[in-house]
Amino acid sequence: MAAISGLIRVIEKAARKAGSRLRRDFGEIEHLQVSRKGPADFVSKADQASERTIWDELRAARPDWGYLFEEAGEIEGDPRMPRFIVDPLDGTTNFLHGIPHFAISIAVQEPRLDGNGWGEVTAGLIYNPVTDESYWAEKARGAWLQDRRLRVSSRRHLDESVIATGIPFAGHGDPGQWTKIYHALAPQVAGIRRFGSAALDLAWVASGRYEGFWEADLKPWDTAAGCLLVREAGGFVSDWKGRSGPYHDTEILAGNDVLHSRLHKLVVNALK
Ligand code: 2AM
Ligand code: CA
Ligand code: CA
Ligand code: CA
Repeated sequence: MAAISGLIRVIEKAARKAGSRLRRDFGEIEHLQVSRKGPADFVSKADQASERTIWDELRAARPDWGYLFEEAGEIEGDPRMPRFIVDPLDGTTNFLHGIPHFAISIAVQEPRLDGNGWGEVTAGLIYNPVTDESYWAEKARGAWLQDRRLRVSSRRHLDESVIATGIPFAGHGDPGQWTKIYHALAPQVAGIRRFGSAALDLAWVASGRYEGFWEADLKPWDTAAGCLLVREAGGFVSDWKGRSGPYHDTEILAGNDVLHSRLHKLVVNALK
């Protein structure tokens, strides 16, 4: 049974509250005000309302912590305290197209002991408002789906593996690199999937639905919670060179031990 900490309870309450707002807004997407941040990069009233709800909830519970929000950017707190890294709606493109696959991602990152910047991610939660699934993890306390312990997949062969990815789109990612990796991988695997929420991709690697995941050009709020989830579920996350950090955004590769190392070799070879 999971011993849910006070911190996870706070995060989960914020995510569930924002999630029920998203569910309401999802029923009325034709009335949502949408603006454009860049090429193919949309933000809606739903992203903003979700972020505001999360902010209000977290701030009430942890008033001196800092924040890194996708929409509002960085908000400094007491430099000795952790910060929350928040994606209020991961999968906006799905959301705006009526595709029921999106999530809220919230992570906690500790300040470095030397006072220079940010260090380990120690807690994370990814909430899917459509399925009401709450994936969460705490450093050294495991990864969980509600009160069920998560383990990465035990499949060990590429030809029985389903691998998730994010495909480059307008103004985002390098289609040449992606295509090289795809051509190397596709003939060897049971399937490749692209559902459009990096946070849920990682939660699904942690829960053993996918054997692996690769993407590029992401942001801290897409992956900070998901990287901890995968690691606490016994998996591995790195950049494409195999280096490991608190989280990975510009390049990310995740999987169980065997598949992570197979994917790493394959990516290195494909990009030679
Ligand atoms: P977002 O929905 O929070 O913006 C999917 O590959 C990842 O890329 C998602 O985590 C998504 O996060 C991000 N992304 C940003 N802009 C996107 C776009 N126009 N299309 C698809 N994904 C986008
Ligand atoms: Ca976005
Ligand atoms: Ca995102
Ligand atoms: Ca988002």
